[in-house]
Amino acid sequence: MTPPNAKPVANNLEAFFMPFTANRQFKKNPRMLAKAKGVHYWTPEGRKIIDGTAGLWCVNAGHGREEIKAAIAKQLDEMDYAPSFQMGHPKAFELAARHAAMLPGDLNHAFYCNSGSEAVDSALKIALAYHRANGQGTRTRFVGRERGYHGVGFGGISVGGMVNNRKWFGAMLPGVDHMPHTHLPQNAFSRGQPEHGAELADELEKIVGLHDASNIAAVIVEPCAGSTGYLPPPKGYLQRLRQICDKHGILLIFDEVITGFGRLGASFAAEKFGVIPDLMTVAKGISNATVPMGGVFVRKPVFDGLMNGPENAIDLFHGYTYSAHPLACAAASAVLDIYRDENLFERSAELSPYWEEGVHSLKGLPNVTDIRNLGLAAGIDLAPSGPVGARGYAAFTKAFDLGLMVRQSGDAIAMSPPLVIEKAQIDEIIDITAKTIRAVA
Ligand code: PXG
Ligand code: PLP
Repeated sequence: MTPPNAKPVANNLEAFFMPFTANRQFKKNPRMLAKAKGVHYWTPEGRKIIDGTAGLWCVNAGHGREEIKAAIAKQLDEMDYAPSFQMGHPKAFELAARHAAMLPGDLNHAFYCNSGSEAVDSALKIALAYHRANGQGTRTRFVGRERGYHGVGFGGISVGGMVNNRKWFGAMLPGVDHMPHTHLPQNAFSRGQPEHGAELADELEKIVGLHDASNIAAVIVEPCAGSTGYLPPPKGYLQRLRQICDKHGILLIFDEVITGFGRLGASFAAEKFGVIPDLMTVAKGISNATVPMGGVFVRKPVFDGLMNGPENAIDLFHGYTYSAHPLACAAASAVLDIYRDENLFERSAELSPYWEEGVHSLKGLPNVTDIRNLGLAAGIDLAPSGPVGARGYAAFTKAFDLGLMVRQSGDAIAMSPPLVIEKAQIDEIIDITAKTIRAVA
């Protein structure tokens, strides 16, 4: 047998099957990252890149936080791993109590997993199990939304609405409908929440009319769509969704994988908008991306509804080897200290008007057809040139060459800097973005 590390080949990029990447194109002209601190990355050659996206919308407290490193190291010293099935470790209970204390309304139970995709699949299963445990086992359908991103599990892509993430994979959850997305031309260049589109929530009534509420388990939406290019919710839209769900006994799931932990200038979108979902999925900023972690926050009546069986029966036949992994719990607790001690959610709110001014100053540059912002993030649409995504990709690579990391989704670019960003660094991001947009004209 060949030893696993028989003949390491220096700089051989071949073996790694890269996710969501044009592998052959990348390997011909790689963009490598070797070091990170604060709001910056460095390439192996030492070129400094400003992190306009907090990694993949996840490093909210900035890179290389010593407090998190110390907490992970201490936990590793004490206990590397402990199972969470019919056993427990103190850090998991402590973290859940802290999350419950900071969550709005009666969202007061936490289920843990390792990513946003797992969080979404867990939430869908909790919704189904809840209805079944409460004598409504016919409620098996889900409602998602066009252009929604809910990770890459089969549940997540079924309720998701990103065409490329669905079309290759055939089998999906049966019984899913999609509401229309909320990207309306009359809202172009809105600052913050757009004026038009609350009535799009009424599409849910049509879906209820088609299938009957007795067959619908839950509706899942991103309170502000992230991955598709950043689409803030129209004023009143989320409130209306909540009302329709209440009217029909349908659970409302907010996928706060991006919007949670400060991105919108509040702890969660639920807090910002005053709309409490029955289930909330989180990941990314929960651990500042140091150790993978995701979670589902569950409202009291839903949790209680699953505690109806005999006391010695397992309440939910679902969980992961690494649910509430001790290292993830230690990291997540340390990052809560940072969010609190540095008032990062308030900081995000305070910086967002400056950020809004900055991103909207790009209006009028060549091919800019829309700019959207909410909290400390923004999406900028560029007119396509040739195949869809060509100009977006050109902007992404150009920005990287100029020392800025942005995200590309088709011909939109999205930005979501760490919440520790300084005003001068926002200026730098806007300046490089302007140069990038001119360069790809
Ligand atoms: N839900 C939402 C709302 C997300 O944004 C997931 C679920 C899945 O999380 P995991 O941890 O399984 O990736 C996400 C993730 C991008 C980008 O370029 C966005 C995500 C992930 C990677 C890239 O916008 N969002
Ligand atoms: N953790 C975070 C991240 C918080 O934002 C807050 C309060 O805003 C808390 C915990 C609660 O902290 P304390 O008990 O010190 O008020």
